[in-house]
Amino acid sequence: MRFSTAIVRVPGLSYADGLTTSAEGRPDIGRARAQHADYCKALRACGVQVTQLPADERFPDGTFVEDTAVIAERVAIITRPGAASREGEVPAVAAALRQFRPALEQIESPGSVDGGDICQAEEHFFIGISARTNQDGAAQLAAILARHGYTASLVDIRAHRSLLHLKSGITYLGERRFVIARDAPRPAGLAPYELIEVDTAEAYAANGIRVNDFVLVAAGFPRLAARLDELGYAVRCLEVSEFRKMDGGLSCLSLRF
Ligand code: CIR
Repeated sequence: MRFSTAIVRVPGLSYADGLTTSAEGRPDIGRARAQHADYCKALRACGVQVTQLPADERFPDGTFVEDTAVIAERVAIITRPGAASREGEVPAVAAALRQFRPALEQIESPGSVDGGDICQAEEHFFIGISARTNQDGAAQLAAILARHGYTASLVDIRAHRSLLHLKSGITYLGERRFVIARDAPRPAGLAPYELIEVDTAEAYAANGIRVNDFVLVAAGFPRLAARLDELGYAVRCLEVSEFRKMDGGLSCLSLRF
């Protein structure tokens, strides 16, 4: 799938007050903003036009826009994020998205879905059931996707405490290949795909993004970068230390379509 557009949101001054389980320390907002600017620059270099939303200080996790929507070629869905503190992030993203995709579908209460749990591989969606995405939300999402001709299957990641979201441990690269952390759950239905396994020491790097002719991966994980390079991918490594401190990664920082 080729992307022409991305929506991002600049980290606000309240960024460090967001949700996290990480023991990596408090993020530095200046550094986070610099890393965010580099991320936007990398997206542009991949051929994507970047729409940048202003920060809203009421929502410290607002920079992780991926969780607020699921966007495919034939349908765009506004989610209902699983953390109560994040629900208010949705209207601004929905308004921006409507400029591009006027007909938005929506996940309704009591369902909850975080976009980080949704991994699209061509016409199929793997939907993680997590502390954020519940069964009801997953069922609503699968039904919406089915109406638009996509298939979906559920992957329960609740026993995998180190994974906030399904995509914290898995990335669809295209070409029927996944990058997957060695300790991440193996969803049913992976048999037709080639798996590029990431060893435990580099597990964080399993969250990356394929953007057109490039694969963006977190800096500091040389074995995965070398393997992707060997496979012929154009790899760009980006520093995301300040997002890791808040349990975020490369995919969380944008909605791509
Ligand atoms: C949260 O806990 O909701 C944020 N601090 C991190 C969200 C990361 N999003 C993602 O992986 N899609």
